[in-house]
Amino acid sequence: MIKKLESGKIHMTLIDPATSGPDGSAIIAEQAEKAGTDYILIGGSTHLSSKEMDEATQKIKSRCNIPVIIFPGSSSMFTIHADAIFFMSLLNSADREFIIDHQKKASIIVKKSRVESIPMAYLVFAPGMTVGKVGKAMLIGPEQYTDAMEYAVTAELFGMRIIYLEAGSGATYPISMEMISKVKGQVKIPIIVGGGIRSPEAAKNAAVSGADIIVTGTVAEKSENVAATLRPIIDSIKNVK
Ligand code: 1GP
Repeated sequence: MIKKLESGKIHMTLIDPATSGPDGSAIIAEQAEKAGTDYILIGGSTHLSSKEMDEATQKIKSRCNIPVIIFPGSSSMFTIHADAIFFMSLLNSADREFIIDHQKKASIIVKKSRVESIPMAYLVFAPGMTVGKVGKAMLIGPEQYTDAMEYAVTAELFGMRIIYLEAGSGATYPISMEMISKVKGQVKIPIIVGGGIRSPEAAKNAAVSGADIIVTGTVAEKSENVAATLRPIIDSIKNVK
């Protein structure tokens, strides 16, 4: 992924099997790959068992060839069929469960598996949506630049490899360009931005501001023609240097 970033911005398609079901997830993944997405993220904040994760991931893998990364909402959301997992900590949660306890519970299983673990800081911004509530996030507001920058630098000092700036799936507004560029200015590690990105313009704004990776989820889940919906969004970030 780091190598891939040297040649340009990355697009990831988030698929939540709790919303789309295993077969629906596989169809979205196939269409997203056709549209040029680079990775599939599987997961979300609704709890899924490892059996459900196994089934959805296997179905996705049978229909597309790009890597599948687990985006877990709890310790059970792991499957050996994925290529990698964002081993993530919700740094601005008020509940230690989302900062360290789920991770501790899953740690040995993840380490013993062949699934690559990518240490990631996860920061949830307003409006936060479901993940803000479920993860008991102390939401970072639109003007709280210093807090965001401090969290980001903390993540880098901890040795985390990537930082995810999240507005929440289905957010009414995405994270502002100013917020992204301020955070980006503080760290060398890649920044992922997601939540509320539904148009090529919004995706491009995030990329221009310094997002290295753009995630979209809802826009594909709600689309009748996933490839046609995603293609202009993906194209809009691929030309940004
Ligand atoms: C949520 O950032 C992702 O975790 C994607 O958000 O569903 O709003 O695209 P959307």
